[in-house]
This record gives sequence, C-alpha cells and structure tokens, in this order.
Amino acid sequence: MTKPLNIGVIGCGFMGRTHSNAYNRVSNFFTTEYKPVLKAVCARSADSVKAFADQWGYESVETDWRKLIARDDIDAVDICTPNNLHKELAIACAEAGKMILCEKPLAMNVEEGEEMCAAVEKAGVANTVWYNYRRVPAVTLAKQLIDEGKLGRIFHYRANFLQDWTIAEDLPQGGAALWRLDAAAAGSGVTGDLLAHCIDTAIWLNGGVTNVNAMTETFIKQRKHNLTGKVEPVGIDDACAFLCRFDNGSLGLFESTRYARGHKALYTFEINGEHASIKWDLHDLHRLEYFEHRDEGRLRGWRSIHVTDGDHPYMKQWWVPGLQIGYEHTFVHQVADFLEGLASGTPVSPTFREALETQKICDAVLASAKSGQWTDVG
Ligand code: SOE
Repeated sequence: MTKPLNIGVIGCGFMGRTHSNAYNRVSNFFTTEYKPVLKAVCARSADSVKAFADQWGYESVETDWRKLIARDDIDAVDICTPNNLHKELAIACAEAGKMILCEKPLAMNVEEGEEMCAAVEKAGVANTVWYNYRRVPAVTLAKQLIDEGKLGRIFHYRANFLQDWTIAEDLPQGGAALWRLDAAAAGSGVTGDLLAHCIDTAIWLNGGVTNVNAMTETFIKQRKHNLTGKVEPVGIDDACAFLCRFDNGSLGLFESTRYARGHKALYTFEINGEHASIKWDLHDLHRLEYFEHRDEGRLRGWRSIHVTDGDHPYMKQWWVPGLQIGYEHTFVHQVADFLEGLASGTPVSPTFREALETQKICDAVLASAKSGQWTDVG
C-alpha cells in the first residue's frame, strides 16, 4: 500500500511548474512506497495562486507561507521562491518538523547556508536541493563511468553555461519575472544561477575544489527597478569565468554568461582522463560523447551514446529503448529518488550540507573576482 506524502509548494513561477509537474508524473512511472499528494500551493497573489492550483491540481491555496508551514496536513515543503527567502523559509520549515526540498542555489551566501544546514540537522528532517542536471540519464551515466574508473586519472574539467536573455539595455531588474537580475533577491548573477549548476555537477563527478581564480563583469551598470520604478545600479554579475584546482589534482575551467548571443541555455561539460574523455551538451541531453583510448587503434574515435536503453540510468522506467526523454524528467527523477530515500532512510543527494559545498565555491569565485587573487575554498 502506498503512503501519501503531502506536499506544500511555496512559489508558483517557472520552478513551481517544473516541480508540480514532477510530483504529478512520478507515480505514473516509478513505483515508490510514498506517493506525493499536491495538498497546497502558496503565493502572495490570491488570483494567480488559485489559477496555478487549478492548472496543476492542488487541493488548496495559501497566500501566507507561515500558514502553509503551520498546517498539520503538510509533510514536506518545496521552496520555489527567489533566493533571498530560502533561509527564512527553510529554518521555519525545519523548526516545524517539515521535510524540505529547496530550489538551487541553497542560499544567498555561505553564512546563510550554514544556518540552514544547522537547522535541518538539528530538526532531523529530510532535505534536498534541486540540482536537477545530475539526474539527466546521460549525466548519471557519466558519473557511473567515472566511479568505475573508466577515465583513469582525471586531468581536465571544462564547463560552460551560456545564455543571451539579458542583453537588452532596457530590460528592467526586479519583480516576479526578473528577480534574477536583482542582487537583493538573487544574491549574485550567473554565478549563483548558472555556474552553481556546473559546480554541483563538477564536484559530484570530479570531487572537491581547492582554490579558484575568477573574473566577473556587469555589462549593463544600471537598470530600471520594477519594484521602485527608479533606475538603480545593477549588483549582479552578468558574466563570470574562473579557473580552479580540484582536490584530485585536475584543472578546471568554467564560464557562464547571459550575453552569449545565440545561446539560450547551453550547458556543456567535457572531462579528459588518462584513458578516456566524456562530453555532454544540454541541447542534446540524451547523448553522451565518449572517447576510449584503449579501443583498437583503427576503430578509435568519439562514440555518441544514445542514452535511451533499459540499462541506462532511469530509462527502464520510461518508454521503450531508443525513445528519448527531456528536461522535465530530471525533476521527476529527483522526486523519485527523494521518495526512495524516505522509504529506505537514506539522505538524498545533494542534501543541504552537500549543496553548501557549491555555495562555498560560488562565494570563493565572487571573492576572487573582487580581489583579483587566487582564493581558497573555505
Ligand atoms: C535561468 O534562466 C535559468 O532558468 C536557471 O534559473 C535555471 O536554474 C536553469 O536550469 C535554466 O536557466
């Protein structure tokens, strides 16, 4: 018999939609002891939260997050708000004994993240952060290959996350749709929003980072603020690039920007090891490129593995071999793993504590860009 897991989601923007879709779909494809029930969704606007609830099938709505967290019929709270609310909400949830699924990045900075980790650990509540790209089957396959030692010693890790949606000078900052451009709501720009994904994947695949050397740029220095109506300084980084050393001795090179004309969400990484190399590209997310030096010389070359077979990660739950899945399925996988973790009592990675490592690297990157110096990851 399945047990209900009553979910309360706070925030009904883009991430509220991806997570709601995942809760709705998961039990159609994965057999788990717990089954999510969409109990309540919360947002400030009564009209939009009602429309969202109707569209995604929530049983009830709230317009005050304190009320949602206080409800006895909510087991787990999903935080889909701008980053500046993560800490307050997560600590309140932990104190109320709720499980927490928090949107990335964990927090505005390491200090906030530490407080959040302390709160969930003290309360002993299950917690995870939505770094969804780990759960692209091709990326999980890369993790398996690396853990099996197929690449041997790793020399290089390269990652990019390129977008182009903030180039227009008259694009305002702040408010519901554009809080990612407002430092007070987002904490940082591409570093916390996009490089955080690249860093989470990198430390999962290749281990911890020792130190970083970064540069950032804010190309448009002032934008009208949607909340005040005034032209205000822009406090976020529009672009960021950094070099790093991993604890295993390999070298890292990361770049992210929202000013790469022609690129909408191009997340790519390449890893070069002693025996083999791996490449992955979000625009072709169901493929893993693999080069194996130990192949017979005449046949050596890059293989393009279509990660859609039953023995590929997560894929036997979906269609038949050869039929691919996409972006939204990564969130379904994270919910499925969370539910399995609950049943088995195993924390689901990344926990808050694990996501704090990404936060530490982001903070070191921003500090290095400011000082112009190599900076140790605390
Ligand atoms: C920004 O445009 C954004 O939506 C990020 O906030 C997401 O985390 C990323 O997956 C796609 O791009």
